[in-house]
Amino acid sequence: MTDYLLIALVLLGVLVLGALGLVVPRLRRRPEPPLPTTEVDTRAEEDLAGPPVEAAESDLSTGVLVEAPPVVEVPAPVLEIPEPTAGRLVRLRTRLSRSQTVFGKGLLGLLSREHLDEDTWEEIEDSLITADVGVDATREIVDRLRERTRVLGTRTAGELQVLLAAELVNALDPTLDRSLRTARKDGVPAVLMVVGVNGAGKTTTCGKIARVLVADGRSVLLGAADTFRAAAADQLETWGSRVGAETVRGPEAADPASVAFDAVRRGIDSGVDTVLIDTAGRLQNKVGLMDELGKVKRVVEKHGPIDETILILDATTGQNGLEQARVFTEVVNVTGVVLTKLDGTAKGGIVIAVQRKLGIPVKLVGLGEGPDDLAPFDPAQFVDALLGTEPAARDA
Ligand SMILES: Nc1nc2c(ncn2[C@@H]2O[C@H](COP(=O)(O)OP(=O)(O)OP(=O)(O)O)[C@@H](O)[C@H]2O)c(=O)[nH]1
Ligand SMILES: [Mg+2]
Repeated sequence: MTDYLLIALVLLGVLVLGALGLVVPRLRRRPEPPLPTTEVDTRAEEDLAGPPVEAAESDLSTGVLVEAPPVVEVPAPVLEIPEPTAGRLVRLRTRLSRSQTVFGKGLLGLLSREHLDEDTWEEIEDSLITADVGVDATREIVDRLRERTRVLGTRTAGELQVLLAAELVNALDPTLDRSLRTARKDGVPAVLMVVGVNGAGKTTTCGKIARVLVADGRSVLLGAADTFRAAAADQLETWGSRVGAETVRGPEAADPASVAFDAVRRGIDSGVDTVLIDTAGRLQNKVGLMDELGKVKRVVEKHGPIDETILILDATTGQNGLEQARVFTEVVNVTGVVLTKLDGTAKGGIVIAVQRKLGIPVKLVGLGEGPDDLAPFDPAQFVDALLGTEPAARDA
């Protein structure tokens, strides 16, 4: 009996312990109520930490490798550094002499003749006229050369060559001021306007001048007042963006005067040194278009006077260019001429004719399509290139 009692007690003890073993762990496992702040904190951390790790694992589990998106590096705009302007005419001398050698060699050949008779002097005249020097200027040059030869009793070809070079330089009036007014004054930018007939090289020259100015440490703004074609503004903008110059443009067929006005205002607001305004090509005999050009000038000058009005003349058009030039100077006050495409003509003498007819200095010359193929015009260097002579020969 005691045995049964003992067994019953043991069983009871086992039952009690078993019941306790089931209940206590349950009580321990009961989750504690989450603190509201914890939830917020966790979410914030998740946001900061990016996607949860499990997401990446599940991607891997599909067997498809998900690569991180490639880092696209936005290239910083590469601005070009234009060539320095000093010595450009000397560097581009070969461009000029390539097309001028016939002229230079022909003239020097004539001067080397044993006897400088009437026929020879006439041939010298002819070759100057053929090179577009112009009849009046040629007569003057040859008369002075004959006179000096007579007075000095000069005979050798070398001496004659030096005298001819001196007369050509003299005909180019080396005393003229050929500097471009491009510096700010009275707290406002200098304003330059570029004019000329179709295809003369206006836009290209605007771009080249912008490069020269940037190379000299100036800030430049371009105004695309050629609103006939959208491509004209694009062409100018391309030149500008290469050297970091802003271009102001209007909608296609906008009033060119208003675009030019806006460009100058923007230039004043942004504090640039120089505003360059490119205009549409126009034939000098189209009255309406010439009136439009006059209007562009008047409207721009509401901001203040234009500092330079540059006439772009294509050297290959020869004497025709003189008539164009005359009409343009009547409509806008041309202050300087840029003679383009001198690399493509054997008629470099047009420089003399242009200056003589207009009384306006040739300030720059274009010697190629390259971005830095624009040089300040220097009469002595030009004549040396024209005759194919070394500077030393003239200076001797
Ligand atoms: N060889 C040579 N080509 C030049 C020179 N200057 C300009 N050109 C070329 O002449 C062509 C016409 O140049 P543009 O600057 O577009 O002429 P544009 O006067 O603005 O023409 P429009 O706006 O249509 O009236 C282009 O092919 C230029 O590259 C130069 O000095 N030498
Ligand atoms: Mg143009």
